[in-house]
Amino acid sequence: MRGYCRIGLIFLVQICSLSGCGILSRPTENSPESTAENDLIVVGFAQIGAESDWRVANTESIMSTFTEENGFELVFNDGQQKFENQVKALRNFIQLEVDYIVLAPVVETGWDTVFAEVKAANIPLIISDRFVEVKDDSLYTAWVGSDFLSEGEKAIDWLNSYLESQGRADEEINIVELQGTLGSTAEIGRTEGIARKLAEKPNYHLIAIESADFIQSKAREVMGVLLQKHNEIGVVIAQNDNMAFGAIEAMKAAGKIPGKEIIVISFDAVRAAFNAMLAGDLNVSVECNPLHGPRVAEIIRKLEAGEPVEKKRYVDEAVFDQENAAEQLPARTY
Ligand code: GYE
Repeated sequence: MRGYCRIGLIFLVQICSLSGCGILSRPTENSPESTAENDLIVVGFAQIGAESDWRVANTESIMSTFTEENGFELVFNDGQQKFENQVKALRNFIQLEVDYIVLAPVVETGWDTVFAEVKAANIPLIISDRFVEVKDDSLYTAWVGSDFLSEGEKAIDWLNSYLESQGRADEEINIVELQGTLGSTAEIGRTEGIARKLAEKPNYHLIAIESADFIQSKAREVMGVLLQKHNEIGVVIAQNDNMAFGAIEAMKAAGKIPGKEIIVISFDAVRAAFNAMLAGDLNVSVECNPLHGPRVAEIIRKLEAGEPVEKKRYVDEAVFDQENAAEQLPARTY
């Protein structure tokens, strides 16, 4: 936004917030910086929502990275889990003539038109967290996020070795899977990774698979119904920690013992998941790292310096279970 009239920006932002488009901006009209010309890099960030602990940690990482002290001005939009809101946010960012647009896309498809508009406006577009499926890869500059397929595979690898260690490797096991938001890369990749590994085990039976949108309260409801329908559930795989917490609540309400009678597997490895592992309720959480703020900032710094950036960057992730949870907990930052 260097050289752009900041008052104009703030005016637009305020109109947006009055009209309910969900745009928020850090500086206020009265803040001393708001009238001064400066060299801040203006970043429009279209966030998915606030559906999980992971998402909250991700927002916090973005907010604490894109500060004025670090040379940025952040225009933040909460898409409330809706694709249409995110498209609107991108169009607003174009109007605001931000320097960079960062998008955490709720779903993979449908972006071609609005991305073409961003490209026509000459604004570099960085995708973080979930991925997009577009016909033309030149519509975005870079992506940084997780390998969700590998996360799914790791979950079943863990189950295999756990059952082995319990002498239960050949037992017939009924599995229930709670999926995240359908059509999101996190859901697509984890579902596929899990499915590939399950296919290798004829004694594993996926008896139900349902979406609870990555949301704890939905998972509690869905799991409550599944527990009534199915007597012999041996394993629940929740595609994020919050859905595992919801499922655990439902199991307890139904008189089942999570972590013992029913093995509970999840993804993200947020702090609360470590507490659930220490309590014995959750067996394992496959890590998904939400701290993308510094990674996106690094991409922007490189682009500013005219340096090349990687088109796709996967972050390293581990697997945590009841064996190593206590030792790992103090070092967790989210
Ligand atoms: O696993 C879940 C969140 O896209 C990786 O979204 C993210 C997922 C994460 O709601 O908790």
